Amino acid sequence: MIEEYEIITESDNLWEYVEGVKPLIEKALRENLPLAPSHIETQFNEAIEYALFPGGKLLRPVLTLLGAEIVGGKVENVLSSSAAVEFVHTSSLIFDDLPCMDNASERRGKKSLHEKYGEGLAVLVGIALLNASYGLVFESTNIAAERQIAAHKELIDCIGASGLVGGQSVDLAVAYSSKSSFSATEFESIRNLKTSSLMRLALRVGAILSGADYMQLNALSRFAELLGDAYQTSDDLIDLEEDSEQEQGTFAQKQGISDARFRVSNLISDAKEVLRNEFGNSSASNLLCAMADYIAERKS
Ligand code: GRG
Repeated sequence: MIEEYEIITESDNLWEYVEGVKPLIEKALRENLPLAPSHIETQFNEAIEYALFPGGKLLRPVLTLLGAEIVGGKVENVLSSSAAVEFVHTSSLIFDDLPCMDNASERRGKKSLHEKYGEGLAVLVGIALLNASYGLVFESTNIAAERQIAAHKELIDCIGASGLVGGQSVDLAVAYSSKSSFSATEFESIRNLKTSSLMRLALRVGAILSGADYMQLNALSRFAELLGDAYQTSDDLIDLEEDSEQEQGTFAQKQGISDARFRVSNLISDAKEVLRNEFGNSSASNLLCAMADYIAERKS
């Protein structure tokens, strides 16, 4: 098994790396899936399975593994935490799709969870995933307790009012207006807090559990914030290109496609510079820069 991890770490190609770690992440997701006792017959277990399998691109758990590797840590010690990160991400998608939020009927190429199983069960699955994530950072036996506690605090900060919840409340509030004291660019970064805080969590949890120092963590935070900001802007850009009636208030919709593209490309080059300055050209650093390039170039 150890040899298998070493082969993965050696890969310098992002998609080869993702394919290599995918079975390990999926195993961790399955092993840690919070299931209701099977003698209680509800559709809960079916619904939670539906929410996670087949899942998405698994970018955030991959960030957790790379966050560990870039500071010299081992993939196998942070697999359960990478599952925690994917649980938080999936729960945020479930909540985001609800009629009281974005009211989306599709997710990951199929019916959204509440469309398929009803709003009540969707809320319960979202809460169960969040709840499971809190404990998972304590699962690896090879990591000092103080690192696990620090990683646990990251989860709390990411989910709460200064992270996902606060970021989503910006989305629910009145969209950027010319009376705002923020520029359109500044407002976009605030609006994208929901996306960047999760990227930040993903990278930092892996790094914290692997013993990262203060400077390394600062660089990873900044890289992740820029990456998340770019990811959300490019997501809105793709939506706008597919459907010009797209939701009002996004940067792409207000400032136009070419400004949004320019913004994404600047954010990505800043992000790569932050990473290179701290970590040079290590294998994990190259893979993270390749992920940044993918975000800048993606079309779907
Ligand atoms: C309390 C967890 C919690 C959330 C409440 C609803 C909410 C606050 C936040 C929503 C955050 C959100 C859905 C942001 C959008 C992020 C985004 C761009 C998602 C798409 O990511 P991909 O493309 O998805 O990586 P896959 O399907 O590949 O995983």
